[in-house]
Amino acid sequence: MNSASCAAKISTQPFSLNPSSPTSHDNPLVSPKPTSLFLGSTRKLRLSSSSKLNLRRRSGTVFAVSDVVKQKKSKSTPSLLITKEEGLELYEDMILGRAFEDMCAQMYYRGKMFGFVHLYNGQEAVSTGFIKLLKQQDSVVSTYRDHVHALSKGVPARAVMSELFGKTTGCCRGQGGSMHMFSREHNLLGGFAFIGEGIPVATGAAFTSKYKREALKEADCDHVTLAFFGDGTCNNGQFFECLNMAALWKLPIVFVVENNLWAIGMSHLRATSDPQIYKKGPAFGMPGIHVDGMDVLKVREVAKEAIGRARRGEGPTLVECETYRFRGHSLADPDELRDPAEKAHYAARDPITALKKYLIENSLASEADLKAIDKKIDEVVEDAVEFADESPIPSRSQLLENVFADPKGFGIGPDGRYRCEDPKFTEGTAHV
Ligand SMILES: Cc1ncc(C[n+]2csc(CCOP(=O)(O)OP(=O)(O)O)c2C)c(N)n1
Ligand SMILES: [Mg+2]
Repeated sequence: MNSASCAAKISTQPFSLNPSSPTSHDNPLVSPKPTSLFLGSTRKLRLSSSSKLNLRRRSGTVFAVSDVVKQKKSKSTPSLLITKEEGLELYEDMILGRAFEDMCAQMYYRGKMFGFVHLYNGQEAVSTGFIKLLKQQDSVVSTYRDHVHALSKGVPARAVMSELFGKTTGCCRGQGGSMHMFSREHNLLGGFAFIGEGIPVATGAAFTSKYKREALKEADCDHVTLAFFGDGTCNNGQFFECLNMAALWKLPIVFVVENNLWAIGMSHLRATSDPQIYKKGPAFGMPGIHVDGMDVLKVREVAKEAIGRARRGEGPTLVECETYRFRGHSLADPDELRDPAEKAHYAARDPITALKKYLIENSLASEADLKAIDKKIDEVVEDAVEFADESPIPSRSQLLENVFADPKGFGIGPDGRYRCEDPKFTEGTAHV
């Protein structure tokens, strides 16, 4: 079966990852009680019929479900989930992400950026819903789809755009580019081009927080780390290894899966034996939860619980956000594989349109308030482009900075000597 026909088959019935009848649970983010018969036991694991039953029951009871929001609503009607200020902050952050990415597409096609550029359109509710709850000292680890995570974490649009333009004013002085956003000041610990590569880094950051608090007795160190990654990454070994360590050591981390149903042109449903990723949390002894990733308010409620748990020292959580990317995998992808009906289904659930509707219907904002934000953000993005365009390109001497391997790979010059040994090699300015 070729991928196109497979996509068509799947997309006629957009797949919901929600379990049809989720097990009820008082608080889905409360860690399951260790019910295993085998903890600390030296007994050989023999699957007698009764132990088989126990195992089955265990995975049933530790199931964490995705109706935190429903429970909250029923307990605390008729109060709204957010205040006016929070609503406007969320809206502004999502608009910034969307407008920034749309501008990136324009600049990429005008030849202002190099290499692969992966846009985040459609997924904004995840970045905003989670990152806007963080403190400055909390850390974020991203993937190659990282511009919007950086913006939500507070890295200025100028610094992100300049990085994309490869300019010295970029957050990595132009050396990282689209897939490697990093800012020490904002505790953005990197975008990573290899999938899964960021998960151990995030786990290490979370370990650092715990070590500082418990071993170095820095009592106020309650920093939390968020690790963002995609559905396609969840079949990668680093994911499983890190879930294990995080649960074992009760690390202050939230694993945030942005399940946009596709890994380049590979459907999640075709690649994964059990597509409900959140179920893998309880398998390691941590809560797993599924949330509608197109609804920023639901994401935020789940994020609050998960971040709160981590901050209180109660350990990690796995959150699966069901979302969708509105553009191709990267700007080099003509996006011909996914079925138009599937795209239309998710386009109709645009998270920004949904938030706008909620804010207006609940009198948290007027059309005019939101238009004013749109205008302000347009100016921020325009300014970022002008700033990036006018910024200087890195000097040639920057090329060998941070290169720890033998740089002889730069080749042999016409005089037969290694180019890097030519004293002029690091002089002047690089022209691309
Ligand atoms: C270790 C590794 N293997 C393969 C790739 C090639 N690759 C690039 S993106 C991608 C798909 C990732 O999909 P997903 O995790 O769902 O993230 P999304 O692009 O949907 O955000 C793959 C396999 C890679 N970058 N790194
Ligand atoms: Mg994906």
